[in-house]
Amino acid sequence: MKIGVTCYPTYGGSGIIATELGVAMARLGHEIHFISSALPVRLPVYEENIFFHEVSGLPYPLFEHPPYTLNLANKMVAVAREYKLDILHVHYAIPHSVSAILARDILGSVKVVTTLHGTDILLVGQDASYFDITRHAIVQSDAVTAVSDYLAETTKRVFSIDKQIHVIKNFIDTGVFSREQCKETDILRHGDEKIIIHVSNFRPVKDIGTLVRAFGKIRESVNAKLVLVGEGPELPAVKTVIDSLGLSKHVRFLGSQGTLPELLASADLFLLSSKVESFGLAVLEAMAMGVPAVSTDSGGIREVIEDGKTGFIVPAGNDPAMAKRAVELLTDDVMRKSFADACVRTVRERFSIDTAVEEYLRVYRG
Ligand code: GMT
Repeated sequence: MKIGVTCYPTYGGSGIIATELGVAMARLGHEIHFISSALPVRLPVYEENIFFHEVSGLPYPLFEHPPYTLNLANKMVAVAREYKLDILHVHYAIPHSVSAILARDILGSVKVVTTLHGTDILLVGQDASYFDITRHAIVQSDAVTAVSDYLAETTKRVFSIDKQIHVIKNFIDTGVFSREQCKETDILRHGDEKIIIHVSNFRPVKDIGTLVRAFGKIRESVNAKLVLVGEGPELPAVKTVIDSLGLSKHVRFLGSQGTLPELLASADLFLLSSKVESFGLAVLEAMAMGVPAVSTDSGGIREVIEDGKTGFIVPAGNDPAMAKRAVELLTDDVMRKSFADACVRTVRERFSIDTAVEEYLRVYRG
C-alpha cells in the first residue's frame, strides 16, 4: 500500500508511535510518505520505502496566525497525487485529521484514518473552541483508532459518537527496547544509589510537582537520584520546586535524549504523576527495559500497568502514596526483580509491534 503519515515531529508518544509504525510497514514493503512540519525525531529517512515531505507555507504579513492546517492539507493533496496514495493516516485529531478530510474533499479518492492519542480528546478537543471541529474530524474519518479502551470510551461519551473506534494499543519494538540490545546498562549510577527516572514533555498535565515531592519523601529513607529526561514548558517551575525542597544535588536534567533504551536500562524505577494519560507510552518503554513504574491512576494507565505485578498505581496528586510504593519497590530487591521480569514478559506478550502493525493494516483495508 502507499500510505501518507502525519504526526507531530517533536518528542512525544504520538510521533514515536507514528514513526515506528511507518518504519515497520516500510520494512514489510509498503511505501510510507511522512508529511509533517519537520523530520520526525526517530525517523530513519535513509531506509528503503520511507519518504519525507516537509510542509511549508508562504509567510504573508496579513496572516497574523499562519494557517498551517491549510498548508498541510495542500501538501497532502500534492503528495497523494504525485505518489498515488491509498491512505492518509493522521496521528492526532487536531489539526491533522481536519487537514486530511479537506485533502480528501479535494482529491475525492484517498481514505482518511485518524488515530486518537490523548490530549486531542482528553484536554484540547473538549474545549469549546475546538469541540465541533474535533467531533467533525472523528465522524468524517473513514476509520478511527484509539490507543486505549479508556480513550475510545471517553471519545464516544464526550462527543456523543456511536461510530466504531478500533482500539489498537500502543506497542514496543523490542528490537530496540530490550536489555539485550543495550551496549551499557548502568550509565547513570554512582556507588550504591538507586536511580529513579521520568521521561516526558514536561507539560502541566504531567503534574511533576507531585513527582518531585514524592522524590523528596523517598530520599528520607533511600539513597536515590532522580533523572529527568525530556523538555517542556514546566521545566523552569519544576527546577524551582526542586531547589525549594533542597533536592538540587540529587536531580539530573538530561533534556531530550536519543539514548533512551540505555538510560532506562540503568534505572531501578520509573515515576509517572500525570493527572490524565490516555496510555502512558513512556511507562511501557520502561517496562520493556525491565523497569517497573509507580504511576498515578490516570485514565488508560491500568491498561498498561498491572497493579501489584508490573508496577503500582496510586491516586493522582498523592505524593505520600507514590513515595510509599516507590520505597517498597526500591528496598525489596526480590520484589523489584519479580516485577521487572513480569514487565518484560508483559511487553512481549501483549504489546508487540508485529500485532499492532497487523491490526493497523486490517483497519486500512477495512
Ligand atoms: O496528547 C498528548 O499529551 C501528547 C501525546 C504525545 O504525543 O506524547 O501523548 C499522548 O499520546 C501518547 C501516545 O499514544 C500516549 O502514550 C500518552 O498517554 C498521551 N498523553 C496523554 O493522554 C496526556
